[in-house]
Formats: sequence, structure tokens, C-alpha cells
Amino acid sequence: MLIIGEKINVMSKTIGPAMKAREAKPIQELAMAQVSAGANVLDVNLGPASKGGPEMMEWLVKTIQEVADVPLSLDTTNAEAIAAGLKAHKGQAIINSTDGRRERIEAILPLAKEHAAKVIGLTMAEAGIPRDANERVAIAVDIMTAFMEYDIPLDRLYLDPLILPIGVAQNQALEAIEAVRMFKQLNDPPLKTVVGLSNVYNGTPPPLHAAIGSTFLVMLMAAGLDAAIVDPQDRRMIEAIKTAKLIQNEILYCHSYLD
Ligand code: THG
Repeated sequence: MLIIGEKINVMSKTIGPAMKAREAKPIQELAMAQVSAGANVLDVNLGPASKGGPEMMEWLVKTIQEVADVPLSLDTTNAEAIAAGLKAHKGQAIINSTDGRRERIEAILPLAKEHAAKVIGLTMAEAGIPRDANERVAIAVDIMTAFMEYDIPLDRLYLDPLILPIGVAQNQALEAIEAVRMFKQLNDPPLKTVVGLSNVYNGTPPPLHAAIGSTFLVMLMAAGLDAAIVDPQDRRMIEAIKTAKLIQNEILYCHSYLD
């Protein structure tokens, strides 16, 4: 399971202002803290980044990779900001994300090809938020077909079923789990899958976040989940991931875990 740290986010009350002021220290500290907590990749979330997105992404990529030797997940709907981030990035980046819309695919896949980047494919399209697992799979097939059209290896694709808040769309949690199970069956070898976990507990009381998040994550892992965008500084989330890996017989040295 690939752990993608979610905390570098322009919407964050603590780190957002530092991003806008180009204040490196708090961002570098948060990057290092997430990596030492267990993150393998760091998400860099600029949101729509309509103003000054490319400059901000370029600066963030350089600033973070100065102190954290991990790949970054470039998270914005601004394709120019993605392009600027890819240029500055050392190693193989993750583009977060394309979706099933043709204009988005045409903006993102040429960048993925040019930079040999990985890509998250959000199973969302013109019709908006998918209603069930079948709608998610139909969009996944469109994204997969586009990868073949652009001649990009399918092992660079991570399909994301789009997690919705449990308090708003309770029936969608099981649909997302079923979608992960079905995504894995679309290709041999199986396609990889990812979720933005915290969407599920958005809007619920904070004391419930760890219980909802970690339980849902373990259920997704049982369906074959390969990666998750999570808060790695929440120890209960990392514990759940490690314990699920232990039970799935993915951790080699059981004794070191039990110590
Ligand atoms: N799929 C993909 N990418 C995604 C998501 C997804 N990127 C964005 C989001 N969903 C996942 N990332 C976050 C990052 C932060 C928070 C939630 C999801 C978050 N932050 C705290 C808050 O808002 O309370 C802290 C903010 C603050 O410090 O003020 O919740 O689904 N592919």
C-alpha cells in the first residue's frame, strides 16, 4: 500500500498562507514530518490554482524535494501548473489527476507521456458524480482506453472511485469498495487503485474521523486498494494500514511488527 500524505494543501489554515507567501520552512517541516510518519509520496494540492498556479507549483516542487526525497503527487485542475511541476520534479511524479472528460484527457495524457509520469484517473465525467460502481467502471474503461490510444503503459494508471462524504451519501461507500474490486478485474495484470480517504469523514465530528477512516480503509484494502491519500500523522490510520498488511501477509517480518 502506497501512503500518499495529504497535508500540503492550499486550503489548509496553517500551511495555505505559507504557500502563498513562499515561506519555505513550515512547508519543508510538514513534508519531512509526513515522510517520517510513513508517507511514501506527498500530495501537493493547489486546488483550481487559477492565479499564479504554475509559479506556485514549480516553487513547491523544488522547495519540498530539497528536503524530502520522495515523489510528489501534483494535485490541481490547472494543467499549466501540472506542466510546470513536472518540469521541476526529480524522479517519477504522479499527476493528480485526469478524469473521464475528453478535454481533460487531452490536456493531461500528453504531459504524462512526455514526462513518463504516473496518473490518477478520477472516475468522474460530464454527467458529474457517479451514482454507483457500474458508472465508475464505465468511466474507468474510457480512461483506460485513452491510455492505450496515447500509448502509455497501463501500470502508470491509478484509478480513483471518488470517495464521497458518508454523511451526505451513505450508500456510496459500498459502491466505491465494489468499484475498486471491479477496477482490479479490468486488466491482467490488474490496474492499480487509489482513494482520497478523508473525503469519507468530511463533515463528521473529528472524534469519529479515525474510526470511520481506518475502518473504511481496511475494507478498501480487502477489495484490493493499492494506494491512499491520507493524513500520515494520524497514528491510528498508519496502524490500521500496517495491521491490514500484516493480516494480508504483506509484511515480511511479523516479529518486528509485534515488537
Ligand atoms: N482523490 C484524489 N485527490 C484528492 C482527493 C481525492 N485530493 C484532494 C482530496 N481528495 C484529498 N486531500 C485532502 C487534503 C486535506 C484534507 C482533506 C483531503 C483536509 N484537511 C484538513 C481540513 O480541511 O480540515 C486540514 C485543513 C486545515 O489544516 O485547515 O481535510 O478524493 N485523487
